[in-house]
Amino acid sequence: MKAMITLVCSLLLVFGGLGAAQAGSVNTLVISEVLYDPAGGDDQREWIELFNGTAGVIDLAEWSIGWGGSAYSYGTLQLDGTIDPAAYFIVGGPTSDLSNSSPSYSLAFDISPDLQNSGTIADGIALFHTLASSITNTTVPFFSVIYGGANSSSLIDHTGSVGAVDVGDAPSGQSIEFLGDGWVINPSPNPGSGSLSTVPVPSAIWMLASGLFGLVGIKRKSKTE
Ligand SMILES: [Ca+2]
Ligand SMILES: [Ca+2]
Ligand SMILES: [Ca+2]
Repeated sequence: MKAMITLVCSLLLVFGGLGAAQAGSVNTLVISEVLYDPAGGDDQREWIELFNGTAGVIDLAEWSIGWGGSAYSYGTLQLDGTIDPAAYFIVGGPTSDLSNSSPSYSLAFDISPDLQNSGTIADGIALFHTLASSITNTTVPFFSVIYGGANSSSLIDHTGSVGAVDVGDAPSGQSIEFLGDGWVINPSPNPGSGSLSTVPVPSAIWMLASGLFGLVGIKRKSKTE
């Protein structure tokens, strides 16, 4: 019995450690970075980067993005293509040069109307697990970022309730970037790369399985004694 308690405690330590070691990891599709206010003119230079934190390929034909100041339905775009596990996907442009950190577009698309540049009143960008044509003022996003000053427009987040402001207003030429546990303003936008990683599900399952086998082994042993 004492051995079993020790084993359970070690398992808890392993899983506690696993959680702590995974800052920066995500297990879903997320918006990972946005350049909404590129240096110079915004039109055809803005981009949105996605990251696939799942273990499978995602068909983006079932996903869309909406943005705006008073609601996410101000502008919408239908995603298309696929995104591999642990891969980045960039939609926007189609201009790519030093003014917008030279992104390599997965989906070249003139975001229109342009993404809001925020200020004292926050704006938002949201990822929807639905077709763009279905997005309304009240569609609950799968994932969202609210950036700028106060969320006085009452933009909602994935819970369907008014969301907290995730990050301040990025100066021109700087992006907002998701780091897994929150957003930052990034003075050096990094389209197509970043620090996010997927949750290592296979190793977690392996540890759980080996832990369970260990418990079964102890039970059997105590029975034969
Ligand atoms: Ca545009
Ligand atoms: Ca803009
Ligand atoms: Ca990035």
